[in-house]
Amino acid sequence: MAKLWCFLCAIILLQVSKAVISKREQVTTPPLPILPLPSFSQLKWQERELIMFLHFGVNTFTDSEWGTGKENPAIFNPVGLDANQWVNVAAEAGFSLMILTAKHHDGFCLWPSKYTDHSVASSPWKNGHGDVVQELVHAAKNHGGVDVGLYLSPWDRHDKRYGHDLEYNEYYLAQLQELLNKYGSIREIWFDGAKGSNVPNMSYYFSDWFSMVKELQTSINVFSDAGPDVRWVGNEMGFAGSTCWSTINRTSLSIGNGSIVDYLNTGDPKGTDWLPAECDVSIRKGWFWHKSESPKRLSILLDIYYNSVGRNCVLLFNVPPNSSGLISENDVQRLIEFRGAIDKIFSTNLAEKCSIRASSQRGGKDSDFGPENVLDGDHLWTYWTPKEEELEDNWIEFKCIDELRFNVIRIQEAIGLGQRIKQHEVYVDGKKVAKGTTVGHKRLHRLEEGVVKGQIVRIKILKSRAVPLISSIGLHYDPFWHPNKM
Ligand code: FUL
Repeated sequence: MAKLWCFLCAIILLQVSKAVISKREQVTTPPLPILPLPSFSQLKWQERELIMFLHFGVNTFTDSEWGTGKENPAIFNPVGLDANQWVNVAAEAGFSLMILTAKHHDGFCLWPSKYTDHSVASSPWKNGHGDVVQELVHAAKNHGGVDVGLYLSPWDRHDKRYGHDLEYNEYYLAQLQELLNKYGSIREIWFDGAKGSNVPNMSYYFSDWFSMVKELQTSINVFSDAGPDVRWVGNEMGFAGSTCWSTINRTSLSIGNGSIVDYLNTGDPKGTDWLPAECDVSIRKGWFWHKSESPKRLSILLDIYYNSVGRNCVLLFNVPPNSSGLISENDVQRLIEFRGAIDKIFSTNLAEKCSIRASSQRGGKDSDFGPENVLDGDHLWTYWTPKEEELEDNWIEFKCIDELRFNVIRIQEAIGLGQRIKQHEVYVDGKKVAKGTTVGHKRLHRLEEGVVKGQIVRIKILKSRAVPLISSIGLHYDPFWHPNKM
């Protein structure tokens, strides 16, 4: 009898464990990624959305944009320099990375490089004992939450080695080693392709530079016209293409090549490299501080934001410290206004009050891929995705009891699994109010017709490289947007 009981128990146990295993087997897995994918550092970079650029150097004291290289270091004396002020302003305005021009085209170094005397060490500032790079690194570290990046101009109008390939590349690499060995973690390095006409011909040893950078820093992103981690957007107005892929073919790119700006601006859906675009633009007309210039209007800053961050890019926004070594008060005020405006527009998501449904759901209604994921706080790894077989005519819909009034639509893709959406449209109560191509990390539609009213908002995904993955959607009201008055 006991034996029979044992036998029955064993059978029951077997059935129960089979049921548990098969239940576990039924959990629907995420879909396959579509290559190329971002690296970990590229993803972190994309999530920053806003990066501050600081153009500072001898030009700050000579009222010029491109120094000649013949400036006397004695002119560099920012007596009130306070990098804590820079960092506090950046953090308050929502910038988590600050890129400083350690050396601009004039060749003057903001750190005491041992390979040249054309640096802060020859200036009266702090009796030649100052180091602007160090001050920024310290201030960022003390603040916490703000990282540092550096710009090291390849074109150098001061150094005599410029024009002599071997000597200058050795000099440049030596300076890279100084900057990337001495100052802790550097999150982005900017290799600017610009140089004037009629300058000595020379080849830059880019492969050596890039390898050296990657050897010295693990979390860094390398920016240049051609990457390898971040690409130039092709203009200095802060505008990405209305189609903007993070993918591109690196083999079609080269540094300082004016004929590829349109390709840089839009990227390439067939691109084999993940190389997202960065939009660089200045808060003022010039990159360096000039007494006569003042910050651009808030409405222009918002245009820039919608056309950069809102088109799948990161905005690299230049705020130049003045000759006292501080960010000018009018720039500070404008940045605070800018932050305030962004917070005001995006802190309320009207879609949260609505019920939500979709054309289909991967794995059925109990899976992890339901439409409710577009309203949670995770904009990367939780998403709505339809059934795999359905590549076209997928939609997600919000239905609200109260009438909605909004003029901005935000759509975000789960780019950790690749950029996919090629064409989409937005309908309110059956009427088309917006259409577009790519989405990527973030697509913002600021409605041309102004505020729309309605109860049912449907976003249709018409074409996609693979099944779409939507991580977030927002319906917002922008009180600063008055298209009819323009
Ligand atoms: C350009 C430079 O020539 C400008 O002076 C500035 O640094 C801008 C960001 O890049 O290529």
